[in-house]
Amino acid sequence: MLDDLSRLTPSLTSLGWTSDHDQWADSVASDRQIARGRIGRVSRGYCVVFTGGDAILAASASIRSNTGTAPATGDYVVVEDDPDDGPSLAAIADRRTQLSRRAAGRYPEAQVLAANIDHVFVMDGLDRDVSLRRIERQLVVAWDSGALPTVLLTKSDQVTDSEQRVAEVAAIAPGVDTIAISSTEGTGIDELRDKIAPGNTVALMGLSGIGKSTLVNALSGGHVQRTGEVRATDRRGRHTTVTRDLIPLPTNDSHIQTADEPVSFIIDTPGIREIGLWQAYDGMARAFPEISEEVDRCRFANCQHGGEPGCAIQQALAENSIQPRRLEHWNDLMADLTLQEEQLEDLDRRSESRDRADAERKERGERRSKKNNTTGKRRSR
Ligand SMILES: Nc1nc2c(ncn2[C@@H]2O[C@H](COP(=O)(O)OP(=O)(O)O)[C@@H](O)[C@H]2O)c(=O)[nH]1
Ligand SMILES: [Mg+2]
Ligand SMILES: [Zn+2]
Repeated sequence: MLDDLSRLTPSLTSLGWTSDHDQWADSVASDRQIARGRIGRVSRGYCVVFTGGDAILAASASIRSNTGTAPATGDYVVVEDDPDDGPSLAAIADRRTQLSRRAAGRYPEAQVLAANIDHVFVMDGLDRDVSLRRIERQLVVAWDSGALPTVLLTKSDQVTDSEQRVAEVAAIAPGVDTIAISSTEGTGIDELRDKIAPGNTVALMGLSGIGKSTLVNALSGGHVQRTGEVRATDRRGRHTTVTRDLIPLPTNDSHIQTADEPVSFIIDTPGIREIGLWQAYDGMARAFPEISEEVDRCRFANCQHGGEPGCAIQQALAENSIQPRRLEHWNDLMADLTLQEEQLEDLDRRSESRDRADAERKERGERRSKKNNTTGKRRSR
């Protein structure tokens, strides 16, 4: 797999590295810098970095505490030789786009699933009940990344009413292409391939079992990703795809690729049961345009849309230009985001008062040591 990647991405340029990245890398360079490249995989404590030559393993334990940013698949990075840890991530370039979710756990925190992506394929399976709410939620996350979403309804070979199901989903995905595909029969795969321009990076999103890995294999023309039939078994004997790998898509025509030709990538993600929103207000506006447009037209800026005079939402409901089901979902998701905001403010307040307490403690300590140490420097006030 790593050999494949090095072969398919023969230069930094083929990885999407630009002259802007060079300027940035020069500006953060130290004499310990040993490589520049793009993260192909994030594991616990280290990353695989594609460099345009051999891939290297770089320790990633300290980058987060040093920079406040955790590395993500698709990041452009600088690697240094650390005297203690060996090759280590030293800097992460600003991201063009990032696919983020709220990390699992009690405290609100973001987790970036993929960086510098151009498309998000929001996927669901036609072999099961397609949940409109799940697709809407995924579209919020997808739009919020800054990349362009497409909805893929997979396993079209399993049903006879795929056109009708596509129309149903298209109706709740304004501005988004909705396509039925079959990775096993090849239906819709060429259309999909055409969407992915050379140098584009695509992230896949959807529950496990809906055919993400099978699609990766169909697009990559190889068998780079394990699918449901041949699953990875970790030491505990559980069956999961846990990594999010940057997988190069070979160009499908048979011309000989030059070293600097941009390569397209696809990032498979492990199936996430319910993807949590992370401050996804932009995503909300893009995924629910008909609602957010009306919200802006309510008479009162703080309108709760519960019967206040001049409420554009109530009027749109009466005129059937907003669906009650969509509005209900929008309300639920906005309530989630508001709650998250409150939790974050609460955390901020608590850490502020902790900082204050620390400062006061420190000051008391300093006064005490000043008493004991007559040569102590007096602090200016
Ligand atoms: N009939 C049919 N089965 C599919 C298709 N795509 C995937 N599958 C099957 O669905 C199962 C789950 O696929 P997989 O790619 O592992 O799903 P993932 O968990 O989303 O990566 C496997 O048994 C696949 O063979 C398809 O287009 N048609
Ligand atoms: Mg999979
Ligand atoms: Zn209103």
